[in-house]
Amino acid sequence: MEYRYLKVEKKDGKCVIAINRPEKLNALSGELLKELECAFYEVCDDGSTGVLVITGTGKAFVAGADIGEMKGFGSIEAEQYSLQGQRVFGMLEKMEIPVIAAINGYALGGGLELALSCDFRIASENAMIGLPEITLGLVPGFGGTQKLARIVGIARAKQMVMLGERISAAEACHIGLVHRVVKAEDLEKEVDALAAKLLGLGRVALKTAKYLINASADLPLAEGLNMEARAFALLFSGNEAKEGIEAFLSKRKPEFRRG
Ligand code: DAK
Repeated sequence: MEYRYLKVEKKDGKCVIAINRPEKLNALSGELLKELECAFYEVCDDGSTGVLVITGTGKAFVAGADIGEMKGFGSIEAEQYSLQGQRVFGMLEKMEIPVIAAINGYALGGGLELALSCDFRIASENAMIGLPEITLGLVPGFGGTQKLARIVGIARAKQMVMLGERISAAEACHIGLVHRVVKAEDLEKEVDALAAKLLGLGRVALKTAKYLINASADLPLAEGLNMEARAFALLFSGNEAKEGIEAFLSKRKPEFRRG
């Protein structure tokens, strides 16, 4: 499909979606969110994609929801917009493949909320990260008040959401919000290396791990442990565990994705 605000590239099992509205620092308009939703459906339907990377063109990852568009909102439009963003970003959490946010610059407001919905966040050292909605008299509306605290804890989340302060990539890494910080010129290479590593692992084991970890946020421990035991058992009926164990015992590298 042709997109106005996205560049989509697929190669060797990896799909890169670059948000491409650089003149507005990739701010998320309703149209752009609709395109993201379509692109995410395309990725889900395409069995040949094993890892998804999301990034931005120009100097921003995404500088937030489109503030200009929000100007005319009443409560009904605001709620619809919030639900639209939550639905679209939620698709990344439910996606059966790993998703990497390559944070190449500003990741503010809805931009950080997009990154929070990814499984891995790699940031370039010039990235600025924050949830500044409070400075607009708002609160984050695409999941930020709920998801940030689960990643960095309630104290840090309150600091970021209630003060609206932007933090550097280095600080974001220090508090566990991003997994890694790299030089801007190395971002693509580092993300490619992570994607290649993920593509070398078993697809079923990876999707199971992602599902279990995401589910842990909503489950009592006993229920989560029970689910883990059943998922662990199920993996023994597939080829990946056979291959992984055989490869270990015969001192060779496993080949999970043959054929
Ligand atoms: N929306 C619309 N346009 C934006 C934008 C944004 N978030 N961020 C930047 N732009 C536009 C600028 O207006 C400017 O457009 P022109 O004036 O050239 O037409 C262009 O991008 C370049 O921006 P600057 O000239 O400002 O560039 P600088 O390098 O000087 O500054 C900056 C970069 C990122 C520091 C600055 O642009 C900035 O502070 N931007 C706003 C960041 C921000 O506050 N982001 C959070 C947005 S609020 C909800 C649902 C969702 C949300 C909340 C509630 N419910 C429905 C309840 C989510 C809210 C947000 O994400």
